[in-house]
Amino acid sequence: MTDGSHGLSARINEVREQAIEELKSVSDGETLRDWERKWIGPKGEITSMLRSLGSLAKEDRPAAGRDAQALRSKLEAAFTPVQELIERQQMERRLAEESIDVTLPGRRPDIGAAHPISAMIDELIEIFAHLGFQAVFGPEVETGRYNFDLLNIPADHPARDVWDTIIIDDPAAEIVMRTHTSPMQARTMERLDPPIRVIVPGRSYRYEAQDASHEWMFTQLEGLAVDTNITMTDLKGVLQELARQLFGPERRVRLRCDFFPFVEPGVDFAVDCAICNGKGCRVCKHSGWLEMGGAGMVHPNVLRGVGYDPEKYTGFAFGLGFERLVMMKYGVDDIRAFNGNDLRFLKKFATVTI
Ligand code: FA5
Repeated sequence: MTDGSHGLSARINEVREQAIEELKSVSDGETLRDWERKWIGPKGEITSMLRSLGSLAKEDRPAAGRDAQALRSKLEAAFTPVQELIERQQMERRLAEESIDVTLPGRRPDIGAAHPISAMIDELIEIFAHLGFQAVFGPEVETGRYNFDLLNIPADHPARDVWDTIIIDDPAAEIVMRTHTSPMQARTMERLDPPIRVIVPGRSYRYEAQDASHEWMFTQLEGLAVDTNITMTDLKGVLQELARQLFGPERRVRLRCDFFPFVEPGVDFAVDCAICNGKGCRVCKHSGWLEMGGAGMVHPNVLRGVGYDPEKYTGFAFGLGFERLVMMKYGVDDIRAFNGNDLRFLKKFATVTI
């Protein structure tokens, strides 16, 4: 054994004692990590000891290497239980700090609900499905041809006026936001052959001043039936059934003469007020009737425009405003509430089943 190897074995003893001594005073994760780094880490004492083996005489190297490795194993064996103890203590401390009361009731997640207008669309699609009507949807950006011309609306009709219609392109091109759902009458008849029974729920747009019963964007429901032998009686029967399904079996429907260029004869239709039973109250403005929309027999010019023979086919059409329908049904007194984004208003409808 050479002097160099004597020096190393003394160093090994020294390291063992010092490291074990220091380990005894380790009490938390941070000092344990410092200890690990200092003694057994990749840049620690044992590693530098092993590196220094090269300076020993060749015959001394194997024994000194074994001793150094044995020391590393010993220190690692001493380190592991201390590490486990500290980790357990840390875990217990965390559990004590973060304790939760599992008996507390859970927090209910905020679940959205259908908007009252969407819920009403679904309700009406269901009602009309039972009457044999299919729901179809059409473009909200229309051409003057479908929004006006094919509906027998002449060039000087006030609805074509720039003040009523929102024109979104060069006025000459007549690209408009549809002012009603009626353009789908011609679009549907062009695509299908009679018998036709469709409803068209959808948005409509008008350049109008807003007040409690007028919006610039609102929702309509169009109805169209074309067949041989369709009469005004069929129209009244369908509207009557709609009123009863929506407002109860006692309801009656009133048709009065009105003018729309695309129907002849044309009517407005109203339902007797469900709140006062037709006697007159604040909701029906003491008239006993609530206006629902316009209707009538499809004008022969409209049938001709899509290539139908008016001698062979007849039809009825109606259009009603959704917002006012929902207002009547649930007693809402300002149409602007529907698009006002006020959750207090919308949440009132969260339980409405559809
Ligand atoms: C029409 O729009 C016709 N297309 C209805 C029709 C269809 C008649 C088929 C005959 C045959 P009117 O402009 O009256 O008609 O509108 C119908 C309904 O839409 C009104 O009764 C009303 O409930 C609703 N409405 C109209 N303008 C507005 C508005 N600015 N805000 C809210 N609702 C409106």
